[in-house]
Amino acid sequence: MEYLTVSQERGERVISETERQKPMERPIQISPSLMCADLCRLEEEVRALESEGVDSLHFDIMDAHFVPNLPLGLELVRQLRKRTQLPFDVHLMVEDNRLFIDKLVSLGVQSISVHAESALHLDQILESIGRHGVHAGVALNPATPLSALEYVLERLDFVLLMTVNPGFAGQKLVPSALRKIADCRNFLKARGFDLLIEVDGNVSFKNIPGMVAAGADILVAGTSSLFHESATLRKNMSRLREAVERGMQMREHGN
Ligand code: S6P
Ligand code: MG
Repeated sequence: MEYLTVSQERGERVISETERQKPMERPIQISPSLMCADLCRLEEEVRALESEGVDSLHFDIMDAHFVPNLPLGLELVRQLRKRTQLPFDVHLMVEDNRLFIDKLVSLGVQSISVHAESALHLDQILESIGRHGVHAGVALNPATPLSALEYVLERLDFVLLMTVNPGFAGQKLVPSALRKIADCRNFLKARGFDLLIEVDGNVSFKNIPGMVAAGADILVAGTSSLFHESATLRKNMSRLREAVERGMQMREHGN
């Protein structure tokens, strides 16, 4: 997927080949959640992820207020930005979105999602992300209805559906997760928007086929797949790709 530099204006935005493809035909992207990596040997982990061909790196930025956790910080983003060419996909779980967006844009990240539940002036916040040539997304908690997207669709490059409650890795899928992914794909289609759907939370070997079949495009891979403690990163990645393939076959056969 092509990304723009932060200095490029929204008007000059190049539509990548992936975005041009129809929702059910485009390749599935893998975005490993860095809070699930071994943070004491992070550079090594990033090199291994690069050689496994991941599509981006997912950073969970929390403030210990919107969610009760604080795993990664801006300094980590700054230092890693100099060490890899992979696109940075930042998932903000904070109360003061503006403070973080301004800093992240200047650090050179490629995507930022903000929670609809935390952004009082959601349209304005999304406009400011897009204006800097950064891909803009809205993240929805499991209980937040899709209708929260209704009047910001024009501002969006992707939707991030939380399939667990935000804050922590290693949780169980919420019961409505697959239904919401399928509903989101239909919601977007009915309105003529081919936006990417990112899914985050217990994107496990077991859950991936159903998520892909329901219409997910970007999989945030954490402790239940890529970083599963039972095997090496390489073995987990090949299991993950098999699960994606099963999901694509289910899509084709309409289940
Ligand atoms: C959680 C965060 C996520 C997790 C990821 C963990 O609030 O947004 O990105 O890191 O969901 O994955 P798993 O497989 O441990 O649930
Ligand atoms: Mg996340």
